[in-house]
Amino acid sequence: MDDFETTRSELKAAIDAAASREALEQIRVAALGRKGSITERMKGLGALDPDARRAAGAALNALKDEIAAAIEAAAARLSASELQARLATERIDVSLPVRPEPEGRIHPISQTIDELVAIFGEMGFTVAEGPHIEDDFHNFTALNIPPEHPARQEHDTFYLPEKPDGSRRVLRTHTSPVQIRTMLRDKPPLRIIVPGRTFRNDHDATHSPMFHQVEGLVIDKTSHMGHLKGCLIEFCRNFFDVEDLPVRFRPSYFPFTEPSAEVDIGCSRANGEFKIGAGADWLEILGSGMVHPKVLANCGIDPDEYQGFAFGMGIERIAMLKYGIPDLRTFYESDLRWLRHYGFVPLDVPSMVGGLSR
Ligand code: 2U9
Repeated sequence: MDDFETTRSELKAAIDAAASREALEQIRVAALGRKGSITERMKGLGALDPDARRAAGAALNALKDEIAAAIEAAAARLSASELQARLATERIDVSLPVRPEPEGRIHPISQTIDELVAIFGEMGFTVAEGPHIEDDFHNFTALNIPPEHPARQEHDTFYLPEKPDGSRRVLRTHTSPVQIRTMLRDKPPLRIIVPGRTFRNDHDATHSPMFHQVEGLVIDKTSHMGHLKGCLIEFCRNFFDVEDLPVRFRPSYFPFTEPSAEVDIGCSRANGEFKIGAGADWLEILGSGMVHPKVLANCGIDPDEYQGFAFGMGIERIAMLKYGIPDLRTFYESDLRWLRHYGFVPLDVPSMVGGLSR
């Protein structure tokens, strides 16, 4: 029993001296674990005669309970002092000012382009870009707008000075020459969107000589009007974030598409308040159509093998509608108060999972 008392006092002293919960765990394993000192003694009870076994068993059980309770009490004591130590180091100064937002803002045009890229990106489109200065072929002729075509007048073209050979380059009047360049360079199937600057000699309250367009082009062997409609309905509902947004296709005319359709979305103008969604009115937001066979042929694509659809819209216009910006001219004034009001916080990047805008 002397030996028993020694074990008891040594264990209690070790528990009292343990400086961490890890040290305490080691003591528990050494005493009460499968090969622990108390466990080993219990295994030895079988060799004793019944009376001695009863007495020694009761004493060992009491020792085991006593040690287990002492370990538990020491663990609680250590946890409390560890918490105190952490609280002493991890101070929060609640009087600090809130973390400032970044100062700059993303311009609504850039934000809208990012949103368009996120929506069409999800549908498998990639972004294509091209030069602002174009030649007559890429801006007009390849698009089935020959020299005497009336559409040339409508484009209010800015011409660069004539070259010695009599040709004049132009500031592109739409982003379509990028699709021409893509078709001449890459093999179908194609699925691109082309956001970018465009230029027309027209300046009043609702027109700017520089504005932005996004156009799209899909070329494949079996693309048809149903794909055009599905794609543009999906775009309108995602962009304006209205799940049941009514979308209407109206016959129209463009030299580069046949058949052509303009696209309207539902809206209401009840009691002086304009709202996008189901309502009595319609609002035109984009143009579209099946790519004209002559345009495909002009780009070396066999119209008997391939067909496709295209669409185009003004970025300022859809940004004004979505974000309630009343005046086109304010987009280009670089007025910091306007930017702080209509701009977007840089880290709120639009995505289809994270949300297009807050
Ligand atoms: C290729 C073939 C077809 C692009 C298209 C429109 C219809 C359209 C306007 C909307 C408002 C321009 O900003 S806006 O003034 N655009 O209505 N654009 S189809 O069609 C193409 C383009 C390229 C090779």
